[in-house]
Amino acid sequence: MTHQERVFSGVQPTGNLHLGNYLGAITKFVALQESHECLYCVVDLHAITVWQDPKELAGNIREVTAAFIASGIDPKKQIIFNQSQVSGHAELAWVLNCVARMGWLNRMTQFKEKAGKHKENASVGLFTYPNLMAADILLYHATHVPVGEDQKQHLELARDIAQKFNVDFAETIKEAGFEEGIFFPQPEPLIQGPATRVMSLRDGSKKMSKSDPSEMSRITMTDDADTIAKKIRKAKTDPDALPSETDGLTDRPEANNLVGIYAALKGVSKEEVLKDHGGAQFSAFKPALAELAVEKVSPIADEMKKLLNEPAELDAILKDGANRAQTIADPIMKKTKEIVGFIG
Ligand code: AQP
Repeated sequence: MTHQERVFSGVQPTGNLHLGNYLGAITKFVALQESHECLYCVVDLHAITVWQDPKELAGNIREVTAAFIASGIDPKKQIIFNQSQVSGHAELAWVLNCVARMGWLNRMTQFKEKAGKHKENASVGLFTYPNLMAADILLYHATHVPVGEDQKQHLELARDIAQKFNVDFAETIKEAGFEEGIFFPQPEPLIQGPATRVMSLRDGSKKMSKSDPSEMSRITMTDDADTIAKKIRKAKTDPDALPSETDGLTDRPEANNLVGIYAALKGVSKEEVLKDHGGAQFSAFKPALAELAVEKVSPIADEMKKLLNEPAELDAILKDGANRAQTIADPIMKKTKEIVGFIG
């Protein structure tokens, strides 16, 4: 038995969806839907690894769903759903909790960053988050996972977990009809392009993130044109003009970030941006970037607003997507149980 190509990726409904999420992940989702079978998941089980106000969570789930659709993902052609509606994610995560090793998880830098100095007070879920992420992918035998740079380590862990499962259960995997001993294919991360790690507009050494206390650090997918322009105008920069070659962006994190954002929004390389804008001062480049960002983000924000006015329709899309996801997940979960040796 061989595995067909399938794409899976997720976004957490934790509010403040930003340009990093859009350029690092969602634009890739849109592109892949032309060539692949895709599942795009609003990962609400992941979201609750840190406290979420129950009164806001449902709204945030709908916001990510609306962002997917407004960005161009067709929910009829591809599957859009929220994770908690398909029980296999949590079920497989448990099995994988028993495959992954403590030492592997102890090396995860995101846990260290998010738990910070209060490790003892972090939820157990935050620690085992990467196992759930592995389950999300492996539950569908997904082969390709478009993500931002920050998820690279978790993807490598998912590959290790898949491999260890295949080795640990080699005998029963073969008996289940997978002659080559590969039940879980090793998922390939897709981390490409000029905006795999969009940085904060206030500090070029920090990732643009939902949880940054400064609103000015990120452009959100619901910002209006004036807000986008203001945030870009106020973005931190250095005093020099833009270089004409990418080598000149080394040690200039803010300049590198703005050029990367411009390139990704325009769908060109950083080299091409510098061909056109090399030598320009930020006083000239920032308005050009603002114009481009408004042109690309504003229509999405408008469409999101319209979609969010019809919450019942979004809920129906998620339900339909969950049913279709479940149809793929069920036989894989059933086989997993057989391979592990469970009855029923
Ligand atoms: N700054 C970024 N640049 C490029 N890609 C990014 N992603 C996140 N931030 C950037 C990618 O977006 C997808 C969904 O991310 P997530 O929902 O898992 O959120 P996250 O990584 O936890 O996002 P934040 O903004 O960094 O949240 P906090 O502040 O909570 O840590 C993923 O593919 C991710 O790589």
